[in-house]
Amino acid sequence: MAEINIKKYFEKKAVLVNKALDNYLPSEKDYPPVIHTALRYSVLNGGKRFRPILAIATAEMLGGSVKDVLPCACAIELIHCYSLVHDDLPCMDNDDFRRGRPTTHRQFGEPTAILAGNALVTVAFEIMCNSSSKTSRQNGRLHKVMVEIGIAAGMQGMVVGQAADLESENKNISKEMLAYIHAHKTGALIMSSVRVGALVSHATPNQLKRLTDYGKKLGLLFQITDDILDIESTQEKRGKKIGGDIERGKATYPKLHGMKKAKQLVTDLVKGCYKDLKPFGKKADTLKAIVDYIAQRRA
Ligand code: GRG
Repeated sequence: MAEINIKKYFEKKAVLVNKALDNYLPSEKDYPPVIHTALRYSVLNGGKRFRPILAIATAEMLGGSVKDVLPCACAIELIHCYSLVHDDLPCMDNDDFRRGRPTTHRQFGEPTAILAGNALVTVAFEIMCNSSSKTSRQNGRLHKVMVEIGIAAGMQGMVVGQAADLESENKNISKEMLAYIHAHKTGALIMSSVRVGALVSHATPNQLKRLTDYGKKLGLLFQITDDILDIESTQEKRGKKIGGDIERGKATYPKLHGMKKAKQLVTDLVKGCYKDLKPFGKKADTLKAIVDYIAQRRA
């Protein structure tokens, strides 16, 4: 196990990310106030900031600067927030609570929640475009990062994963289909967070390959622990309803593989992540601690 106070690390980096998000988002006083208020409500509400922190930790490991990765890390978080706002809508998962308070459509109505989700995606790409420095333009780094995020959020990632997930509700799906859904719906953006940290920090092709493998496993680990927590945690700890997967007839790892096998997979994925990080030596201690943090999380 990595000897890093990962809770403290997350707390410290979350302050940085929250401050940047606060600065990036338009003021609630802008016209018309309701959409601006809804946007800020959907973002500045106590998320763990797992994805941006993952991008930052990867960049730091490779000697990159937080300043360079922060705009892209925040863009990833905004896209994640959009996915939650839309996923909570009555036409999707129909959830009333998110991050411990009413979901955006519950607070502002469906039309505003849809618009807020749309705006979060466009603002994310606007932030990345505006972050372009002369050097990043010259070496095409920012272009690569933006393509990476577009792919992960869209038709090779989150959107197709969500579509397959909706399509599979109340059906007996195969373990392969479940793996497809998890890898695309949740895994793609997590893997991309690692890759974005690496791309911004000039990773070599070999390093990028290792980190891509790590990110892929971490994404699956995140989703399997999410499936387990949907059964074993509490609404108080998670800030949202528990048992929603079963209620909606969703296939999950505990449902298809059994709880014992699901927990065994968590252990195997932790070992796999550690193996991927081996060539980075001690520099990878934070990324290793993040693996432990996800495997052991209770919320
Ligand atoms: C609407 C295109 C579209 C996609 C939605 C991500 C997603 C796809 C739906 C969310 C459904 C869900 C709860 C999946 C489980 C994994 C997950 C994304 C959990 C929430 O992420 P956390 O735990 O949340 O990082 P916080 O609130 O800490 O940011």
